[in-house]
Amino acid sequence: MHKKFDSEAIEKKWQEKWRETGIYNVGERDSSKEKEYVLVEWPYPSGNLHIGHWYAFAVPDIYVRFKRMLGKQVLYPMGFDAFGLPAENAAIKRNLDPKKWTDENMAFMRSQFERMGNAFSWDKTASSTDPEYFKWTQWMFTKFYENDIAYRGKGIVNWCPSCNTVLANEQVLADDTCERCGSSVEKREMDEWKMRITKYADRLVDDLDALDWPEAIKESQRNWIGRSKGAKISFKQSTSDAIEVFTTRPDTLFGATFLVIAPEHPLVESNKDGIANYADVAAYVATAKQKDDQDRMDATKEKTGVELKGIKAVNPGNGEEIPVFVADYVLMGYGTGAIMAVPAHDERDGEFAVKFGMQIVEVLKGDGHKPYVGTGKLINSGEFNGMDSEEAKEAIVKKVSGVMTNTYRLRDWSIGRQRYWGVPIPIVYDPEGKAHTIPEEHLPWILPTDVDFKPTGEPPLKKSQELQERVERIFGKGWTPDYETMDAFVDSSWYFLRYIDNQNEKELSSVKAQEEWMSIDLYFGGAEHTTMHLLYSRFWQKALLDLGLVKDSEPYKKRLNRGLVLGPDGNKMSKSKGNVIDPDEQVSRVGADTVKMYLAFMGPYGEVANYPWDMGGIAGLRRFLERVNGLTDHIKTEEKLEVTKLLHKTVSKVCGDIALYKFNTAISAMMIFVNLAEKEGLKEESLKAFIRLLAPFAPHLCEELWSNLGNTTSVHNETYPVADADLAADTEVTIGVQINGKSRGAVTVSPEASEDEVLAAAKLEPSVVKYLDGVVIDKVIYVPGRILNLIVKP
Ligand code: ANZ
Repeated sequence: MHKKFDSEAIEKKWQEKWRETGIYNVGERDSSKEKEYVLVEWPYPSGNLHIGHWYAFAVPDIYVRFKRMLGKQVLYPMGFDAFGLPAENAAIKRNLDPKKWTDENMAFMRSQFERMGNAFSWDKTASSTDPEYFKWTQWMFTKFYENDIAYRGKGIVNWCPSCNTVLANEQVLADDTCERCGSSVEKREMDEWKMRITKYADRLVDDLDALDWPEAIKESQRNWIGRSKGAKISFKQSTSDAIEVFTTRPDTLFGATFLVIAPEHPLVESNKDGIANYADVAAYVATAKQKDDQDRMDATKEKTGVELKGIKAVNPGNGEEIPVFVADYVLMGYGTGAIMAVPAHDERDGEFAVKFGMQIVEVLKGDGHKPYVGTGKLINSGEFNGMDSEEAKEAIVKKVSGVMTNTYRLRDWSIGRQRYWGVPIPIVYDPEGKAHTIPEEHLPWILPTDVDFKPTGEPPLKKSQELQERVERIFGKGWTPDYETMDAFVDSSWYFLRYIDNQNEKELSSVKAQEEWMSIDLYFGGAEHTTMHLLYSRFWQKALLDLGLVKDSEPYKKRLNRGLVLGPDGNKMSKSKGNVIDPDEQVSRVGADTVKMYLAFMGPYGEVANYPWDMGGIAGLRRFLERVNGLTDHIKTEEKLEVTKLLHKTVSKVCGDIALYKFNTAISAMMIFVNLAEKEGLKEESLKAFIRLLAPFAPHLCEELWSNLGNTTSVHNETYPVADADLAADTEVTIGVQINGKSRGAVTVSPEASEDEVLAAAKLEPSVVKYLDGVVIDKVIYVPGRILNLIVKP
């Protein structure tokens, strides 16, 4: 029976002690040490930590503590992304003050974080709802506005007709319904606040190359930005201005037998009088505008469209007159919102041409597949016949005075929200309706509290008398405020800059603090942020760089996306499935160290895999820590060489594994060591080394054991053990022996053994020998240190 392991008492005792001494506060930058800035995405204060939070924050803490013990000055900050819709919903539903609700949640979650026992640098915390924080969010917005990075322009928004409000994309469910009330979401064209992220598209793509990020994450960002090389070509048109198309295949110009414009294309309105069938066109446009882009691009849907009767365009390649259609498979937000249709070489154009009886002209020979989308020698292309299609691209663009250009899938980032619980847009309008930024002396521009949250279609801020009075008092009679607030992704685009200088009253983050701490050495986070937060914040950093406010062009040197913890039934945890594991309940049952180690043991971290929760597994980790707790009973004055050697091997393995985020195999190695130490006993000195080795994984228990061994200082301020290379080296290796490719046994030899020595050992191995009877060894294949394969014949 082991010594009692009272994890609850141990954890409570050390958490209090750590709080009192502030041991994990990072303090001033200590230039005698190397810095390491480890970041994890800050949570939304929903009011309760779930197991996903534990997986996100407790497992990286192993890495953080390991680096601390290697002598680095590690910054591991935590804060709250505290603006957002749930607080406003709680306010509507329960008649609460969103601020009070949020503040209470943050306080409670801080206490839950304390029970996790992480080495957080709480002296560097920040919260997006703190006026001292959002003052700077607003200040940057005003700078962006003055530099034409932030602007107000027309955009298509999601509108819930029953809640009477604009919804964020994240609030629209996959079937285009409102997450709050289930009604069908409509598209509406409205003025909205946006960030000119598209201006940064090239830099956002090109700068990815130098980042030490998993290739899959970089590739997702590249695809999201969707840079496409092509050309813009103008087609003269009978009634008014030319139609400019974007094409990636200008080489196929001679095969363009009609044009297609998007339903939202301005030509529809500007040519109202020239379009003979305007009523039909207008009806088509109205239905098309209600479909979302996903639907419109769906290749399996039958093509629809209407010809613009009375309008003809001219193909600038061959001078032929061609018809113009409006069709919803062409999107307004991409390229120029107009295409030249080449039915012989483009799938969608081909389908459309067949349905509407359009001419199909081949300009490339092809391989028999229709449409042929490859390259080759041009035909039916006048003076370009016989030319290679790649070469023809530029030649044709030149002949028709087009321009080679890039186009992008990325759109400008919509940041304005007609809701309450967010950062107010720091803009006021003069009596003529002209926008002005709110000067710095009036920032933070705080949220008014005299508002009714019930959604009516008007932004809640519009109902505040206080806000209107404030504006008139400061700016004059007839001035009005902007009524929108910023999306929470704005708040999280720069939080890492505030952490490092969170007390600064004069700047958002000083250059000195940035020189000391930036850039971020390692950023752990969720895969869902790949093309949102990670892209927005990279853009934000570049925009700040252009204004001279930061020193790096990229914030994150290294990024890792983690996987998901599933319920015991293998499904995503959800209240409706009844498969939610409550971390507080688990901590009360087995202790924080066990929960943390169990999560780390599930599989390699930093790979996007899913792991189901296993009650048996967590019990196994608890038993392991109970045995560690009992190791003091196995202390001896002398220990076997075998124990010393395994200790050094374990140290070497654990260090290597942590550096690769394979906390799971590091734990297995420590389990093997504990088995031997229990059986054979170990010296106090070895136990001390083992406690230091385990400390990042089980910080509370190791602190207790360290103190029980008579130490008066914290184990977390000790150095990490270092393996003696000689002691850690393998003295024996096991080599598999195969005969004609079949596994027949194994031999144990020294790692330096030669082929002859291994062969000699194999000939003495009984399980092998019986297969060598009466045969001749024809060939010996030896893979050093691993396999010996003997090819034999009768
Ligand atoms: C003529 C052509 C001939 C095209 C051909 C393709 C093949 P990516 O690669 O995705 O950038 N396109 C251009 N703008 C569009 C829009 N707003 N909505 C829908 N489709 C649009 O695709 C570029 C190609 O998609 C362009 O090249 C254009 O069709 C179409 F044999 O032009 B192509």
